[in-house]
Amino acid sequence: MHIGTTLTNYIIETQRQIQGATGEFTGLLNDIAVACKKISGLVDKGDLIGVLGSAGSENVQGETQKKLDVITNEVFLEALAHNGHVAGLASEEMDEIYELPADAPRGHYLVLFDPLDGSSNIDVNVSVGTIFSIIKAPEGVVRPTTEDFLKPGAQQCGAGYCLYGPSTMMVFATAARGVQMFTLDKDFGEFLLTHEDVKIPDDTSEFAINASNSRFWEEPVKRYVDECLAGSEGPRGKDFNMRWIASMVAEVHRILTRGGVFMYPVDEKMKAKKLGGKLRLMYEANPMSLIIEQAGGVSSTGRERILDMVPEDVHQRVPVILGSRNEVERIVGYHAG
Ligand code: AHM
Ligand code: MG
Repeated sequence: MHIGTTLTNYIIETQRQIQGATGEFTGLLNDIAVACKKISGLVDKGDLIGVLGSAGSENVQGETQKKLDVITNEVFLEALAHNGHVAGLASEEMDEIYELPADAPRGHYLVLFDPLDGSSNIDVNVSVGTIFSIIKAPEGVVRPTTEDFLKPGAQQCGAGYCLYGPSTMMVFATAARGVQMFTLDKDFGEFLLTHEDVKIPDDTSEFAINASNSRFWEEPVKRYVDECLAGSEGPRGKDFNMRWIASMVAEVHRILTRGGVFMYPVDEKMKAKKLGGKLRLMYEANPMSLIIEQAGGVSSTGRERILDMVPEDVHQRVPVILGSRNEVERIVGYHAG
């Protein structure tokens, strides 16, 4: 497809090539694009429309919600719940799965989303993003239960994120068609294809981790980071660069663009609190893992492939180590002993 084609055209063209496609998936992607455009507008206007700051509430994981966490969740529900493309929704910002209004037409998909990831960055005007994961609802199910959502990430029909940075960019992956990047033309009001079939370089000399947790890290992570920091004088024989934006969408976007490794490993502090990690499996780790793998990278907990994990809870937390193939495989090797 040619660079500059609209997201709408891109998904219609793709649909034409799939035998038996009904247009429902196309409609769903369109709904998500509409939600992301609205969120982009809100993030752009920020203080001018009074949407920044705390909402004075907590989400299910006990984290303080920003006003924009709550508003963007509503934007997503509004854009997706009434069009007959989904049977149910789940979000980082809702304790329970969301049941569609009784009169809303039902579709065949379930969407899990984090409407504003990295929202601690919003008040300081640093990039944030939306992450979404799409799975098939079980055949004939019109009132899905939590169980119906708990599918391994390998079963995702598609996944993506929208990055609200200097430009707003939508990145979308399916197992069939790899990873495409679209940039929002704010005058035109459309996402336009800007990078097709994105691939991550296998090697990198850049890593991202919150180093303030280093005293709690497990041995394999300590070893990897120590070796990177030793640079050209250490066992790796080259210098490494480090980045930490505290916004997973921005970190993954950097890795898709120029390679790198992103780590939010499980550590002793989390284990003491009986937490499996910091990031959420179903609406952060799974969608990002599908994107990374489709771009030729690797995504692991350190001990297993994230996309193979069988979820136990919609809000389950997992360790995440993803990015350039050779580096992630090295870290997985360190975990193996
Ligand atoms: P959130 O969903 O509450 O925004 O948390 C997820 C974010 C990720 O985007 C980012 O990688 C991480 O939390 C940053 O964590 P830290 O505050 O430890 O740097
Ligand atoms: Mg999040």
